[in-house]
Parts: sequence; structure tokens; C-alpha cells
Amino acid sequence: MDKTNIIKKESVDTAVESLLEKARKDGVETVWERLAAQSPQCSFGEQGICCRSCSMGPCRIRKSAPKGVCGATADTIAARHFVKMIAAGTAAHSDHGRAVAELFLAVAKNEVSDYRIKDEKKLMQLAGDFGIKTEGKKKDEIAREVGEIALAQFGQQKGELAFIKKAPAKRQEIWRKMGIVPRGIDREIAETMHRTVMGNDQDYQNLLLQGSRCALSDGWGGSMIATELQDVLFGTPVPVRGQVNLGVLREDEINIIVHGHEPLLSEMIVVAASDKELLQLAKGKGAKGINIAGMCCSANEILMRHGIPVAGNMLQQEAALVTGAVEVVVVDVQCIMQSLPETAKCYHTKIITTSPKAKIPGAIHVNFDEHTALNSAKEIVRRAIENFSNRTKNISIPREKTDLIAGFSYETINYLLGGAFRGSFKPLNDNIINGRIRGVAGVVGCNNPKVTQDENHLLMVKELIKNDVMVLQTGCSAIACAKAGLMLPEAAAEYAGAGLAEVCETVGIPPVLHLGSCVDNSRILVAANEMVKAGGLGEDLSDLPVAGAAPEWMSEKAIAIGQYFVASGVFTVFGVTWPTLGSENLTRLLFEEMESTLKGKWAFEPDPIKAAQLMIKHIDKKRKALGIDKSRERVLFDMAKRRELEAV
Ligand code: NFS
Ligand code: SF4
Repeated sequence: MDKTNIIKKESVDTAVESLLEKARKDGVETVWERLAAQSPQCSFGEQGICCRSCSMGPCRIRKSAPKGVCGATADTIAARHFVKMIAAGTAAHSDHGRAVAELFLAVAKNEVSDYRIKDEKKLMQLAGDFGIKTEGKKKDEIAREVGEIALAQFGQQKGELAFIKKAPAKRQEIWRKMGIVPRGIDREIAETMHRTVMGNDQDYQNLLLQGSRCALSDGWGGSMIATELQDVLFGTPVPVRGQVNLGVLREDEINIIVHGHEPLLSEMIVVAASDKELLQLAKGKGAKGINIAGMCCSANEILMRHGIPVAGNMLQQEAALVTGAVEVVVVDVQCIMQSLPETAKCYHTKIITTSPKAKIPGAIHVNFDEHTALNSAKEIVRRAIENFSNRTKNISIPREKTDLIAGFSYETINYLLGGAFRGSFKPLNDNIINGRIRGVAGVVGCNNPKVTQDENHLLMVKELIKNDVMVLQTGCSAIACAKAGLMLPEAAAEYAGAGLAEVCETVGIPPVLHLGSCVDNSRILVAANEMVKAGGLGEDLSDLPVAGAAPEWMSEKAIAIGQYFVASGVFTVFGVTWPTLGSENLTRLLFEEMESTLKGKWAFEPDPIKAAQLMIKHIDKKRKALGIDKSRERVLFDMAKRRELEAV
């Protein structure tokens, strides 16, 4: 493998490329230069066989020293590292879920005034999921009970997480038999950290069982709680038109970028930006208005619910500053580069942190508290307005911006496919059975500067839809494909295979659906559940012709997501690098042996087209097992026939 990490091209996005040129002129360092400075990177670390768990180490496994000082093998070291990544990712998603649950409960108890419950229908549905009796109870009382149960999921010590029961019976049986049903979210994270301490769990297979249990407490726990409660609080997404890329910034307006993850903050910034007094103040400073744009998953949250424009994905955060047109970048938690305050020094931009959990040297801290949410949000907007006059002439906003349709919650898909009165996943299943749709893929995850920005996402997704695989997306991957125009209904005719295109055109949807932020990967689990329930595609998630991928992953959160997909029975392919290659046994467990127990497994394939083909192969294998491979052949024959006819 090439150890230099110097890639041919930083990004396929021309907006980024042009701003990188400007960054060089402005003397601003970016993530790509830092990657080059870090190269060659440590191959022990990359393969998961460097251990720093105790001070007898650090230990690096190689032929001449095949064991750590304590005797730990490559298998143990790589497995400990891998499950620690799962625990960290689970902690991040779940602490987000906890913050939402706390706010939810405070709203239900009328302790905060700036938020209220928006989706009562979903509240009732959640009450049902939690086994709460609703008859004769007022909305607030039901909401309080829902909030209390949701919050208790984190600290629960015994039994099973509530949402586990949403999975197909067969899946639950597999989990119970393997002893990996999560008991409580915090407990699984803590136990994973305990097991990885020096001299504790030293059986890589046993470590991975706990890793699976911990990951399940993310997907079917913390992340699902975050998504479900956010929908009740802020509204369940419905189809909405939006725009994406740095061209959404406006030269004549105050530009505020909301970056990070939790919609608690971004929702309030959106409200504050339409405050009359603040708009007046902005006008007084010579600005035509206040323009909010999102970055990373904060972007996905407010895009899905309000159609607020998206400035870009993970690798565009520095480029946004280089435009010179951003007054404030306000951040909360996760995926925020420490370099931002440094980059901001070259321009007038102010970086504002808001969470006590994530401060950055050089940034201004404005504490964001749900009890005084709107006031904090207004203060942040005011600071942005006051900063407008500090702009220099060194401004360059790229032209690039693309339209997209977002807002495909599970409820939306159900409604669009089944119609208003008989919302159902049955039409999707029918189209899979008759072969128009070959299968469904979840393509998610980050950007990583080790590969050309967005290129893997685009190549993979185009290959999938060309082969009639419908694609569901979240996170930075969704933003990548939206920028390339794949999230418009017109994309079906241009990029999708004939079968998929026909379905998309009939229903009026794009071939690539935006399901939201990374915690919204739980929407993909719910959608897969519904496919099983709708019938005709087997009895377990692992029977479905579906696959998952994160072709440009970088975060520990992506590993947690991947593991809960695998532990839910889904074949999942990652690109870029793979963190267990230093252990043959562990890698074999993840890539092959897991399939015999969990019915799902991992694969690593850095080439996105080859990775897509692995997914298609898996989908075809599942179609064959379901006995629906023949129908697809017929559809293909029809197509050939049609072309023949057209040629005459
Ligand atoms: Ni997901 Fe979303 Fe993006 Fe990766 Fe980061 S923003 S939580 S971790 S980089 S997809
Ligand atoms: Fe080395 Fe073992 Fe300590 Fe890890 S736990 S640093 S392998 S001695």
C-alpha cells in the first residue's frame, strides 16, 4: 500500500478545489497539508497492532516481537482497539441521544419554554413502543412518561433495551441466543472499556461479542432514541427542497454556519435568525438579511426539517472559512476540526463553541443551555451581525450549488410508496420481488482526506443505482451525493437502471434518498424492519437483499454504525483503510466467520466500484435464496426486448 498518503486530487468538488487555491494564496493551511506532513503514517497504528493500554508499553506487534510485554497477541490488541472504537462511537451517538431525552423530558415537564412537542402522532407511536397506556391521559403526561423511559434506557442495568422488540422476532432470537442483547446503553459502553483494560478480556472472539452488544445499544438504543425523540420534538421530516454546496453562502447577507450534530442548537439558531429586531440590526449594518447554512450532520438535521441550505460536508469546513464571507461558525459537538480557530485568524470569522463537552482553544465560548436556548441563540446571531463590518475585500464565494429533495424519513417513504390511506412498504417489496428494484443499499459515513473528497461516494452510489439498487443515505455521504445532483427526481432517468428509474418516475422520487444525519441510520434499521414486516422477503433482516457501506469513513462513530449493521444481519463494506489488518484471526472473524452466527459480516474494499459490485453480488445471493432471482432475469429480458423494438 502507498504509504505517502499523497493523493492526486483533493476533491471532486470544484468549489473545494478553487478555494484550496485561494487558501494557498492566503497562506492558510488545510487538512490536506497536515495529512502530507503526517506522512508516512504509522503502519502499526493503521493495522490495529499498536497498544498503548498500559505503561509497560507501547507495544507494536511484528515478526521479531509477536507479543506485547504482557503477552497480548495481535488478535487481542487489534480486537481491544476495534471494540474501543465501537464504544467511543456508541458513546458519541448516545450522549447526543441523552441530550435530546433530557430536553424532551424538560419540555414535557414545562421546564423550558423555547421548545415544544411538534409531532403528536409520533409521540403516541413511541408511547406504544414503550408500552405506555395512553387512554385518558393528557399529552404532557404521556410525553413525561415517554421521556422518563427514554432517559432510563441509558442507565438501565438489567433486562433489555426497549427498542430491541422492534426488530423481527428471528433477529431477537439470534441476539438472545448469543447473549448480546444490550442491557443498558451506558452499561455496555462501560463494560467495553472495562474489558479492554490491560490484563482483562484477552479472547478476541469474546471481545467482539461485547463489541456487538455495545454497537446494538447504539443503533437500537442511543441513536434510535435520538432520532425518534427529535422527530417528536422538532417534527418528523417530510419531503423538502433544499440547496447544497458553498454557493449557498451570500455575499450581501450575514452568513452563519451551524456545524456539529445536535439539532437542539441549530433549531434555535434558525428561530433566532428570523427575529425581527435582529433582522433590523442586520439591515442597519448594511446586510440584506441573515443566511443560515449547515455543515456536517447539523446541516442534515435542519435541512431535513426546514430545508435550510447545506454549506458542505466534513472536508468543507475549512474551505467555508476561506470564502472570507462567513461571520460566525457556531459548533456544538463532533467532527469539528481543531484547526478552525487558526484558519479563522486569516479572515474575520468567529468560531463559537456552545457545548461544555467540546471547547476549542482560540474559539469564543457561549454556553448553550436549553433553559435559555433562544437567548443564547440570539446572542450568537448578534455577534455574527456585529462581525459583518469586519469583512475584508478578500471574499470569494464559489458559484457551485445544487438543488436536492431531502426529508425521507421512514414515514415519508411509507407514505409515498403506499399512498395517503394505505401507507405501506408493500409496494417497495413488490418491486423488489418483481425485480424492478434489485435491492436496497445504505451508503453512509464521512469524508477522509486520504481519498479524493466525495469521489468514492459518487462512484459507488452511481454504480449501485445503475444496477437498479435503490440507495438510502445519511451523514456526509448524503451531502456528497446531493452536491452531485443525485438527490433530484431527474437523476433517475440519467443515472438509474431501467427498473429502478421506472419506479422512481412513477412515485416521483430520486433514486438516492436522504434519510438525515448519522444518528438517523436508525431510520434505515426501521425501514429494513418494515420491509420484513411487509412480507415476501424472508423473516429476518439478514434475508433481505440489502447491503451497507461507508466508502470514505474516518470516525469511530462509523465503526459503531458498521458493527450494529453487521450485528443486525447486514453485509457492510468499508473503504479507505481497515483497522484490524494486523490480526489475521480477527479479520477472518469479521470478514467471514461472523456470518455463521450474526448472519451479517464486514468487508474491506478501497475501490468503490469493486465495493459496489460486492454489495450487488450479496444482494443477488439473497435474491436467489428468496427464490426471486428468476423474476429479475425476466425483467432484464423485457428490457432487451424493448431495446430491440426501439432499434427497429
Ligand atoms: Ni457521521 Fe455526521 Fe460526517 Fe462522519 Fe462526522 S458529520 S455523524 S461522523 S464526518 S458522516
Ligand atoms: Fe503492551 Fe500489554 Fe500494556 Fe498493551 S497492555 S501496552 S500490549 S503490555
